[in-house]
Amino acid sequence: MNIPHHRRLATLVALGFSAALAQGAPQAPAPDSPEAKQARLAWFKEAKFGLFIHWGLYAIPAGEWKGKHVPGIGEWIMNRAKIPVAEYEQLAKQWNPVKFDPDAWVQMAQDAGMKYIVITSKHHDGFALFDSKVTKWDVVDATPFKRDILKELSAACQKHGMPLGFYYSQAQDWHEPGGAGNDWDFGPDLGPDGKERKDYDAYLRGKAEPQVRELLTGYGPVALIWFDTPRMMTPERARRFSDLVRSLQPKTLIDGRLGAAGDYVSTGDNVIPAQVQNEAWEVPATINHTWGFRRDDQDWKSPGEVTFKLVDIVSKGGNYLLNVGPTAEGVIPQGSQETLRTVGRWLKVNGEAVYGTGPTPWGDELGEPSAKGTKDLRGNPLALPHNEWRVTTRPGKLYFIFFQEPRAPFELPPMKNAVKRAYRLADAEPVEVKVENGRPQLVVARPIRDPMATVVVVEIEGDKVER
Ligand code: JFZ
Repeated sequence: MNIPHHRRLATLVALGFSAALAQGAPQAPAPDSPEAKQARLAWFKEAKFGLFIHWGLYAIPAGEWKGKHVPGIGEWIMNRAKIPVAEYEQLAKQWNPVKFDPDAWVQMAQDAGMKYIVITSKHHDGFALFDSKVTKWDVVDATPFKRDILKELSAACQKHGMPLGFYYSQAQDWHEPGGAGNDWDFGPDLGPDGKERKDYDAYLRGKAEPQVRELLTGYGPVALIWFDTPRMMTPERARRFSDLVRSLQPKTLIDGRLGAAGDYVSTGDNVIPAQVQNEAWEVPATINHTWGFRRDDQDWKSPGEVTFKLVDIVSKGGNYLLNVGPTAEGVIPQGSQETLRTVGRWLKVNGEAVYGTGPTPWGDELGEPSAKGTKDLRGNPLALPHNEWRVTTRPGKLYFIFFQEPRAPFELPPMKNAVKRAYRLADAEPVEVKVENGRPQLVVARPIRDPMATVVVVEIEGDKVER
């Protein structure tokens, strides 16, 4: 047989291909498979610390409506003050955040040691911060500013190598008759019979689903979609969103508030679980007491508090998504920036104890359950947290993070592994290890305290702690 060379090659390639198929050659795993989910989560588990940004028209009233103080979280002002759609729409004409500087925002997140950003693409007020083709209720069509904020932020993030995700309120949309949540213009979501009285699917198919499609097609790689408040989200409706995400960007993560299982668990706002969680998880948290900017809330968490929460969360296997609420001018409030930058300086020195680390092999140091049966306001068993120290892990290494000067010497928690050596992470200064009754102790020279927290690295025999 005399087959021309190029044909022969093609035949061989074709044969090889069918042989590979017959042997079940590696194919991309189905998006719902545990393998695909773990692969999607790899960057997220490494990242640990993200910046949440709640920004929208609510930054203009900033907690005040017609001269009256409106209590509650800033981005809920339309709901709390029962502002009719037609009146709320007038805010768009004032939206002109001339100080918006996407590069500066991304730079600030990097200075803070944050490894991803999630911004409100559309909050419950229905207003899109991007140029949506399915509605005029967006920043390009309805405001004098006319700039596609998400496009600019996405470009800045790509330039700096910063993963960007979008919060999207899929269920509540107070601007639309078919969206959930606006009972002051459109009546209640449910009738007295408990049945839906709005054309919810018309809203989903006409606005929410096409907008999620827009976000996943026009804004570069989307690290995650952060769905929220899944009212009326039947499994079938949630499925339409997850199918959309998976088909357009299979690497995009879905948070825990779609209304069906996402890629990871989102805890309640500001709720840090008491113990290690085995599934990937994230705490969405405020740096003051609101998500959207409020002029009257300048009560910023201190750098020490944020550092403790970050390390506490990481030692329990989670991520910390910490929020800022920029002003209507486009400025991230100075006080929140100062806290974040101070945390970032600590992370520059001590980040090895945080990024990509595993959780504590113990857990007794986290706290203890209070008297039997006591529950907190949310009905979770009440725990009495301990906050002297936390520990994170890498193969062969333990990072002891001290928030208070340890009693010297500090007895290591029980493990069979021998200790090879110990040293301070900040300056590599050796820490003496003394064995008493078979238990290694760190002889920590005083004072060891960083004003934030001091990390002592303990190198052990073997990859992980054997108890
Ligand atoms: C939601 C929003 O309503 C709020 O405006 C903000 O965007 C926040 C991040 O998410 O509020 C929630 C949602 C879920 C819980 C609490 C507040 N929860 O599960 O405890």
